Amino acid sequence: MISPIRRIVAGETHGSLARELEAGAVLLFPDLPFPFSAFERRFTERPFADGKAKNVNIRGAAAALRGAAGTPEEQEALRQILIRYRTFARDLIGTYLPDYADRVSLAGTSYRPFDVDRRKLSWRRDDTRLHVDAFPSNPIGEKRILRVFRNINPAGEPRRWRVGEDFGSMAEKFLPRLPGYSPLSARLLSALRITKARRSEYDHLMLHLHDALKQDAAYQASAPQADVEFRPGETWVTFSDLVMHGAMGGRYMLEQTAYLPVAAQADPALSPQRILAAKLGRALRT
Ligand code: AKG
Repeated sequence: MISPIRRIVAGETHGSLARELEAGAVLLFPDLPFPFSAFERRFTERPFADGKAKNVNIRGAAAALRGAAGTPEEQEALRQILIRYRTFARDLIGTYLPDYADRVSLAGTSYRPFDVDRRKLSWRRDDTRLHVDAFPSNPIGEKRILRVFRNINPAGEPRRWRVGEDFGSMAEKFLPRLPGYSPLSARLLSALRITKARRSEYDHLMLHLHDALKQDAAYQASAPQADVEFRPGETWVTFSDLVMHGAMGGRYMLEQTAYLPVAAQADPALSPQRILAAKLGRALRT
C-alpha cells in the first residue's frame, strides 16, 4: 500500500488521527495560519543561508542559529521565525495529536530555502531518492521521528514529494540484504564519539535500510510510489522513519523534528521498531 495523504478538513473531530499517522499516513493541513511580517518576507525571497549545509537551523533551549547569512538584525529575525515555528508545531501536535502532547520532545527546527536539487551533495544525502529517515551520529533507539513541514514559498511553487510503499513491504525486500549487527562496533563508535550514544540494532538496521534504498536505482524507478504536491501555505505531518519519501522539488520550507517514545504510540506494534522485530521473528538487540 502507498502512504495515503490524509487532508484534514476544518471542523472535523480528530479522535483517530494518531492512529492514521502511526499506520503511515501523511496528515495534510491546508490552511493553518503562520503569517510573516513585511520585514520577514525577505526570507522567502532569497536564501539567508551560508550554503555550507543543506539547511539553517536552531537547536536546544538556547535556540542558537546555525548556517544562516544576513545582517545581525536579519539573523535574529530568522531565528525568531524558527522559534515561532517550533511553537506552531507544538500547538499543532497539542490540538490534533493530543495524546502525544506530553510525551513528545521537540528537536531541531529548520529553514530550507534552497531548491531541493541543489542539495544533492552525494547519493547518501540525496533526498530525492525514496528513503526513510535515520541519523548516522544520533541513535534513535526506542523513539520515533515525527516531522512537521510547511511550504512557505511566496511564488506559488509547490514542494514536490513522492511517497512510497508501506514500511513492512519495503522491509521484506531489503532486510535479507542488510549486514548483521555488531554490538562490539556499536560500542566502539560510541567510545570514539562517532555516535552520540550507542547504536542499537534498530539504528543499525535503519541506517543500512536508508543507504540500501537510496543506492538501489531499480527500486527507486519501479517501486510502488505516488507524486504529491504540497502547496504554499500547506502544513504536513508524518513519521518520516516510517513513510517512504523523496523530496523532488521546491524552495522555501520550514520543518520541525520531534521525537516520540514508541511506548507513547496509540499502537506501538505499528512502529518500525516492532515491524522490523516481527519480520525478523525476534526482539531487536538494544
Ligand atoms: C528529509 O529531510 O528526510 C527529506 O527527505 C527532505 C524533505 C524536504 O526537504 O522536503
